[in-house]
Amino acid sequence: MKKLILLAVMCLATVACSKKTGQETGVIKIGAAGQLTGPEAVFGADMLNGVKLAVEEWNAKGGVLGKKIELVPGDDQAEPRQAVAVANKFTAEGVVGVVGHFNSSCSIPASEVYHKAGIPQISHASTNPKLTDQNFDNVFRVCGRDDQQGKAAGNFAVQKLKVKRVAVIHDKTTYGQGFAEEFKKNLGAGVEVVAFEGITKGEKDYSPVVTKVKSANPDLIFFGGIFTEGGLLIKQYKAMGGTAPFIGGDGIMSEELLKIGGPATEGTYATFGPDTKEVPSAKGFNENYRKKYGEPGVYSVYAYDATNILLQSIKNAGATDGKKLIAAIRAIDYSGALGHIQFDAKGDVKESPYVVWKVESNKFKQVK
Ligand code: ABU
Repeated sequence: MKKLILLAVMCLATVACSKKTGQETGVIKIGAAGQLTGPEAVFGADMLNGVKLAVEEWNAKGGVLGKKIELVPGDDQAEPRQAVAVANKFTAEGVVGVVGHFNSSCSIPASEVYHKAGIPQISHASTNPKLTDQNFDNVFRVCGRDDQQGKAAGNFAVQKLKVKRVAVIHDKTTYGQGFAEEFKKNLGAGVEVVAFEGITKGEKDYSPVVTKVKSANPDLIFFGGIFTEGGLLIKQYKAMGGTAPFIGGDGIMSEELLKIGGPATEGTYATFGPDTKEVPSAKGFNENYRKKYGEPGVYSVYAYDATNILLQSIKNAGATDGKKLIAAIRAIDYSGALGHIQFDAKGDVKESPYVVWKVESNKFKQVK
């Protein structure tokens, strides 16, 4: 009996120790949330490496407020329910701020948890307008919004490609469908939307929707979604003899699209921010990232800047207390790898230019 009681006491002590907050352990814990496993894991790894690089650089200089920074990764598997579980785990563990999540369908429900807990969340990649339209004082993003991205894609289709018949496909997610609707809004009266179709994520055979879209005879196909489904749609459409180019957004901006879709992706367009390989402010980031983690993904630099903003704000606030930290993020005037960043009243970046990219010779290149 004595042995059993001793065992129970030891177990309780272990649980208590594992839940120690940053303040109690002499470190400052920050969360990094995204899809670390599953079909989109490459985006999660890009994010995590960007956060890691920033944390390593701060820790090499002694950390912040005299404490080392501890990175706590959270795998939301691109699933909203898992994202809420990650958010609850972070708050229970005493994380003082979070970089992430990637998917808008994860960031939005998780933001409610962070809002209730009073800790800041800075998404590096969630572009659905609702994230910041909720007007939570603790929620920020360093990327743009899909009302801006949809306008850029719509204007490009009308003004540059001069399309007249457009088919729209989306993956029924908060991001994919929302972006598709924003794109459609910006086409104007001279363009006919000949199809507007939703697909189910995770399927392998999209021939029914591809057949329907092809028979509508579009001169451009918009896709709102992620590279996994984007690559398959492009490949299957072209295999049927379809010739119209595809245009997508930041969700398809990955080498993975080229691997999944193969040569059929040649000529595909995507909207995203300007090429950071050509931005002088990102030179140091690109070199340091490559040395440690290889070629950065498109959102690595956004995760890096989001982390630096969080850590610089802790330093500026002189505290990790949620209220002070949120106020410091709101007030920040930050010059990072992406350039100059300030937040507006909603927590969006004041400037978020979108440009168009095109797949040429099996590479995404910015259209000049
Ligand atoms: N912005 C691209 C994909 C992430 C999202 O769901 O917003």
